[in-house]
Amino acid sequence: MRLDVVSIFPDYFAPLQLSLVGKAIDKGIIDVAVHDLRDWTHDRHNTVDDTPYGGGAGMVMKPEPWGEALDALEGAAPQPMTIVVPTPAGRPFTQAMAYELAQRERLVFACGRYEGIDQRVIDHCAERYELVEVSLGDYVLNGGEVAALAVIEAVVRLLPGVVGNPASLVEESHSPEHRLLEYPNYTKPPVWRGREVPEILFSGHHAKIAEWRLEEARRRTAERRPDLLADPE
Ligand code: 6GU
Repeated sequence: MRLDVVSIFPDYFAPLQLSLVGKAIDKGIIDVAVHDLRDWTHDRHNTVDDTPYGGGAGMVMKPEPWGEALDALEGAAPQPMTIVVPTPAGRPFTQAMAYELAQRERLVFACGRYEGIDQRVIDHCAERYELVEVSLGDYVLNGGEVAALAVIEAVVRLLPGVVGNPASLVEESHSPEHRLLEYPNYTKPPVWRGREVPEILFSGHHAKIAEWRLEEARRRTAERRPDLLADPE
């Protein structure tokens, strides 16, 4: 999979070299290029934003640098582009979306400031490419960078060869097979600061352990995310 990121803060993406995503780069599973939007400006101050038509607080990202950036990226590689625009006004990003995006050949992350990118860029791209606006949740970040990192990590770990044991993808919270929060986990020592590991986990009775874990997962989900139990989606 090829990943391109366009941002006015390319340094935000240094952590992509770390951990599982960094290993996926080393293994050649993904190819990542981070671009500075200001490379597609032509004025002395490398201007990327301007005041909003209609008035109001904040600044809006100008369409011209985005148009040039996306044209250049389109020409730089042959794969069809799926544009991902992180914005608090987007559709809620879910594990199902992560699985969907993991099937694409090329993702291009367009990171804007939270007041957003001129809508004509979005409309132009939606006509030319597959485009999805995603939100991480009901809170506001300063820009799309941190959200793009989260989406990249969620997608890349689903690619074959990235996560060592693919079975761990099946049991985890929000996997499509198992729409419950994960059960609690324990490791050695058997007693830590007076706290014991639940007895059932030493029993060696795999069916009973599975039943206990499912019950714990349901209990947690009912307490923290009752919406997941109610919602058939
Ligand atoms: Cl995707 N972007 C921004 N700027 N803020 C957010 C977000 C995204 N998701 C939640 N808050």
